[in-house]
Amino acid sequence: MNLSPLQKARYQYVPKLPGMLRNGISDICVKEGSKTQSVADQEKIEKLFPNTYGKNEITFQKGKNTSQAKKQVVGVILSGGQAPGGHNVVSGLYDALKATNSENVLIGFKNGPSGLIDDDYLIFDDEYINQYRNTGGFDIIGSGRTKLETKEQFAIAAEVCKKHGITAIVIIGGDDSNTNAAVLAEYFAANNTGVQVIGCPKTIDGDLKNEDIECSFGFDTATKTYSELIGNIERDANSAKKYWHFIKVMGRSASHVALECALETQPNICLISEEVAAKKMSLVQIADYIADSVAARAAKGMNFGVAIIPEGVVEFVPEFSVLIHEINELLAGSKADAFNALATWEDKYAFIEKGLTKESMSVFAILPTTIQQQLFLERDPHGNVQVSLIESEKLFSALVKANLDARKKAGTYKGKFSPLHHFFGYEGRCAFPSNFDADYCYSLGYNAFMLIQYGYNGYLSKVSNLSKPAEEWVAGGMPITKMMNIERRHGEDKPVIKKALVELEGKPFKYFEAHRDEWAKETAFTYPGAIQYYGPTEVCDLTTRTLALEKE
Ligand code: FBP
Repeated sequence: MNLSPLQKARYQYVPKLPGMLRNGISDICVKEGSKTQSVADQEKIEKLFPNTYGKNEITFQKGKNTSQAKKQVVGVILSGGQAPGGHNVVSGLYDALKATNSENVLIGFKNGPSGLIDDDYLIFDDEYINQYRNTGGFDIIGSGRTKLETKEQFAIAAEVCKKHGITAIVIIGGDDSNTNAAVLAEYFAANNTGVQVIGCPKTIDGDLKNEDIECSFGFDTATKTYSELIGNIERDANSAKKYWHFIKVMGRSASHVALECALETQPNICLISEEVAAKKMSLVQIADYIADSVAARAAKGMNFGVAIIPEGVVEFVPEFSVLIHEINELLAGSKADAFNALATWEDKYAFIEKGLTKESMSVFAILPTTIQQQLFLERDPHGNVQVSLIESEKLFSALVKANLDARKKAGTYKGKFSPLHHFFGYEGRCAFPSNFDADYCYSLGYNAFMLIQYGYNGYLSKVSNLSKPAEEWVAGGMPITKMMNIERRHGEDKPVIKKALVELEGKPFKYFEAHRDEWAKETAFTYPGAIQYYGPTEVCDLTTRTLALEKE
């Protein structure tokens, strides 16, 4: 492997553990907390999880290790989108496992949950693990989006575990993967397999959080990476003074990434999908809101600016959701063939016009042609519109342009509007983890092994008090069922971990709301710069603004 100087240096970095895990394996004991209940729908969840429901929350503390001295063979799986720090979860898990007993074995199932079903694996050793310490990416074993959710899959998983003598499985994933981890844990318990399941909270989107999980790993590094890039663009905009930059940032559903980047960089505009939904904003209203900023700045001679657009925003615009629903209906089943057989876009447009309601057609009509066509070309395997592929940064800049043209005609705007477009997502998912993510992830992995060693099943590895120095972090575990409620998914009631959207009453949003009018009109940009790995702790160990404000 060719190594960059930073990669070599990062191999030497020693991640910080919570103080209570620092004295060595023989000096970690468990403090049982109170019994837990699911956040909602208690009776239904208890019925679905008779073996794993209602267990106690636990924390670790310094004291004699009283766990059973049995050989452990642990399987680990990386699930879903990459998030910086995943390699450190694996190395923390490996180090705790080997420090407990050098005979213990860590097996990595390859390319996501399907690796367990296909029995596609590798066995970790020091030499292999050492190449991945403190690095970004999930390439240590690969990741995938196969879901482990059917009884048939669970039965195969149990067989594979039996074959390898596996005592526990660690699933590193987001809300869906950890929901499935809980179901698997219940299956293993109900079938007396003796295999435990532990989850770890991952996703750059930041939407796996609740009163127990303060943040998912990867959010810190990904948002710092995007914020560096946005800050650089802001400085360019303020230097050249001739472009408006429309920047879409990842976040499939919630706007935590966009909000954090806005708090870090103070752009002129940042849309928050949750607010768009709460205020039932239309596309025209959103465009008008952005155009107000463009016009106000132009009036002061500033024909430049920066707008952040969250990836998932269009799904939160009520009229757009209805439009998507109607398009899905319009092309359901064989109707898609009739549509595809039409030769020209004009023919297709006439077909669409006939099929949509008047309201949806009026929304469709204002979209730029490229977006209109995207809605009909990019379909998922079920034939549905792939909303995540919609270039919303281009959509909004086109709508703003139309709005400004109308203002020009009316004589209320005289500026110049030259938009440029960016999408930041993949740039951040595999970055070298910040010190925070390197430390947090290593702690999650180390802690996951302590949960295994003490016999827990169906728990999420929990490290909290994260806005404080690592010495003061609190390590423990929470039954996954505590985070569950019942939601309607694909026409069925399902137990799931509740996805955390941006809270409009929460302190991060309130801070943004209190400052955004000023940011919209002035040039209040801030330039966070690159992630710092070495230097003063107040620069290198900073957590996100979101976490700092939430814990204020
Ligand atoms: P997870 O929820 O699995 O962590 O993935 C998050 C994410 O990075 C989203 O922000 C983005 O919409 C999605 O993954 C893209 O995934 P893919 O590259 O598989 O299409």
